[in-house]
Amino acid sequence: MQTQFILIDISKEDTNSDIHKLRSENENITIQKRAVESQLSGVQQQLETLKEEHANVTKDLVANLSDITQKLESLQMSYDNATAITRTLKANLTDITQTLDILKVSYANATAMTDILERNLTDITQTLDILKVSYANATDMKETLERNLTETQRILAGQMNTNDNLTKEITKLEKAVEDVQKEAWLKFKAGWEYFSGKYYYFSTDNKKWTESRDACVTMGGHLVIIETQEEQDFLIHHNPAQNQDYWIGLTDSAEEGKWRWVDNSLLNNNTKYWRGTEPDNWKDQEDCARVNVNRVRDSWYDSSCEDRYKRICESKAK
Ligand SMILES: [Ca+2]
Ligand SMILES: [Ca+2]
Ligand SMILES: [Ca+2]
Repeated sequence: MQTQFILIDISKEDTNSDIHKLRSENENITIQKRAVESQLSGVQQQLETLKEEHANVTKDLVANLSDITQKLESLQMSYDNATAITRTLKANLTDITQTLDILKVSYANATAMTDILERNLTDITQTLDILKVSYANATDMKETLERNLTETQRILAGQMNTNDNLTKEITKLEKAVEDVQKEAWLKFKAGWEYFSGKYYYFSTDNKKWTESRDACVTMGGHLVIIETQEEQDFLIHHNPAQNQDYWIGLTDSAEEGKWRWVDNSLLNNNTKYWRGTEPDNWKDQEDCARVNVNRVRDSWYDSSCEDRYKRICESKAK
């Protein structure tokens, strides 16, 4: 403004022009001002719009923020929960790990025990096998023993039968012995003597040979048949018949020189006890034999069968 007043002082003519210029400028400025105002109005509208948009955006942001905050809180809670769960899981994991360790130890122990049990089972199985064999053997032995027992019982039953039979036999034998004893007693009373399973009777009377032979038969015997040296020795040592003659059961009356015993058996060359040159068949009349009892072994003579001598009878023991 100070500048404009300076220009007016300088010249009047200029002043009018200047005024005109100024007016024009003023008009321009007014136009410009209106334009600016219009622009300002636009800007203000835009500003209002922006404010409104800002408010809307802010509102949205607040809403979003709230939402986000809620979500964040929710997430925080989830996180906390997850953390808690994780902690719990960790604790559980620790427990599980410990339990697993314990289980591992238990498993090792169980494995060791299983080994022991398997060995024990093997032992037991072997023992069982042995016991089975023992049982089988025991069963066999029992069966054998039972068979033996049955056999023994059978034998015993048989033995008892045999015993019964033996008892009967013994009774019979006792009876027989009794009979023999009775017979012996009777023979003894009748003058018979026993020697080596036979009885001998030395008579005190004298008879011819044939009469003597028959007398012996009547008494249940026969004229003695001398078959052994023992029998000969027994006869020649008989007491009290020493130095006496007795007919014996030997004769050659059927065929001269062929001496036979009364049972018709021929005289055995190994058991004949003739005295000296006997038999001499003296006067061709001697066909009967006698023994001279005098303790001399060779003591037989041939004599006449009509001579009378004592006799020796022989009888089997019944
Ligand atoms: Ca005889
Ligand atoms: Ca003769
Ligand atoms: Ca003679």
